[in-house]
Amino acid sequence: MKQLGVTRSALEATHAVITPETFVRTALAEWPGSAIVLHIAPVIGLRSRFVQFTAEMPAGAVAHESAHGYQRFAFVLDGEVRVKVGGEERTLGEYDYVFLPAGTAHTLTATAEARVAVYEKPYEALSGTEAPAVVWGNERENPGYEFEGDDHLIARKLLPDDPRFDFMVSTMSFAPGASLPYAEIHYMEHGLLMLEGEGLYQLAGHYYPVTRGDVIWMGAHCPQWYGALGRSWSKYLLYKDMNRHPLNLLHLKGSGL
Ligand code: UGY
Ligand code: MN
Repeated sequence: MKQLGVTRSALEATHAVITPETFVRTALAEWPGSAIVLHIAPVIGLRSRFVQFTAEMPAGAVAHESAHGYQRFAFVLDGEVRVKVGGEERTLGEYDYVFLPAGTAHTLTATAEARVAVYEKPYEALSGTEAPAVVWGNERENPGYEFEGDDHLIARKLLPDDPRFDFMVSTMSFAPGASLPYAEIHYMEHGLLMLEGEGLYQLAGHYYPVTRGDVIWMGAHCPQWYGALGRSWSKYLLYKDMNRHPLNLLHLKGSGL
């Protein structure tokens, strides 16, 4: 796909498909020594209200909390990362993850070469509701549930489904031939990373073949549908903002609304 500039990546007003042959590595001050592929940022049409990146950490690299106090969700794709937060220390391996609330001091140290999928978002506090605490988990230990009653489509919520959280990260797993039951349209946006398998994503009427490693940004109200192809289950990691009134988004700087 590198030949003559050909790529499956595409950027439209309502969505972006970003495929590995177009990834550009950069640096972030909080991740010294790591290569950062910053997939989704508010500079995509000035509309995303979160960032999504992959940190490629050589063994020994250490990352710190966001200098701006953003919430962070870190999901280990491969390798091993030691997390230190609030006097607690845990070693995370493949498909382990941690949610770090806004302003929580912590370090992430690669004890072996590692790749980590990261989402960050400014926290939108809700009066009368306490802020969320640190959450640890492993995607493979989550039994999941049948999405809209389809036993060939399993959803796993990786964060508690409660109003303290202003976003959710899930995985969606599809048997070959399974699909989302209908083309969804919703005001919430998504940041997606294909973890396993392959299929066809429909975004605002465009059909994209997608496979492991691909990233998708779906903006507010982007029509979306997925059908799984291939011989094995496909699975994607999915960010979605939630639990906050959409009119509050008008107050967010750089929302472009
Ligand atoms: O729940 C969702 O928004 C999810 N089904 N969307 C998606 O997979 N594109
Ligand atoms: Mn959706």
